[in-house]
Amino acid sequence: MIVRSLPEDEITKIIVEHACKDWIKISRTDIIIVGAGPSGMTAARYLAKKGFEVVLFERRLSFGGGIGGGGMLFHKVVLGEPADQILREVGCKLTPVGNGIYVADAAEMLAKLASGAIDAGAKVILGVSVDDVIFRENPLRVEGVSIQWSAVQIAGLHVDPMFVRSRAVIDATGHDAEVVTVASKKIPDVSITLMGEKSAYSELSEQLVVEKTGKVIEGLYVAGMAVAAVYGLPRMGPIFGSMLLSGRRVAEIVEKDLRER
Ligand code: 48F
Repeated sequence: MIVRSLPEDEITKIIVEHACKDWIKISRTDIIIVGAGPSGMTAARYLAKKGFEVVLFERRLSFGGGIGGGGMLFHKVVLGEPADQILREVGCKLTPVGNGIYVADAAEMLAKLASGAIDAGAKVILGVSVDDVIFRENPLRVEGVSIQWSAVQIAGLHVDPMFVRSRAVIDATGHDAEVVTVASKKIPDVSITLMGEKSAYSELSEQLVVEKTGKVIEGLYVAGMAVAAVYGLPRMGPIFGSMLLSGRRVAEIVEKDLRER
């Protein structure tokens, strides 16, 4: 067997050339999603399936956000109907445990949500953190994000970020709602008050997170646990139905808004 290879400089050239081609496309896109947790990956899949250009930035070098840890590192997650439909669409196996509730394997769920988003056409960039937004006035709106290599942030180096423009930004960053938080502090005259997530009340929170998913200000949307942080909703622990349904709902809302514009 002959294993084909090539000189080191050729490897470098291929990587840089192809990455730069991608980045030129990424610099202006339809939709930016921040965070590759369950809500972000679900939103990415539905929006890419609808034909939008979707870029998903994830701070870590891995997918899944809180999925991989299951419940206290037990490798299972629980979810209720109708969120099971979303996992069935990506081929994730589910075990019914009664009353419309299912259990899924954490590793399988995160792998299939990720490949579902990528197969639908979403571009996922790992190791990049969003640290700010781009805004415009008259009318006030968010028009993209500021990005930095997570490694630069971790090293504490003083390196200017770069910017990516988009028609919509979805904050799917989880418990800290990082994008809405920075927008609330740094866009002049914006009136967003983050209420902060409350203690656990799973059944109530599963319902409310989906209901409150949507637009925060023009151009900026919130999904997943970030919804609880913005609107002061209770946490729910390792039950994931609302995360998936929130991802699907934000995709429907963004699609409608972009088609009407
Ligand atoms: O936290 P996370 O899984 O968000 P989610 O989709 O789901 C929450 C559940 O996992 C669980 C729960 C409900 O059952 O309580 O916690 O709301 O995923 C958020 C992802 O966003 C990334 C982070 O690394 C994680 O993978 N992230 C957070 N802030 C940034 C970011 C940022 N500023 N830039 C890029 N990625």
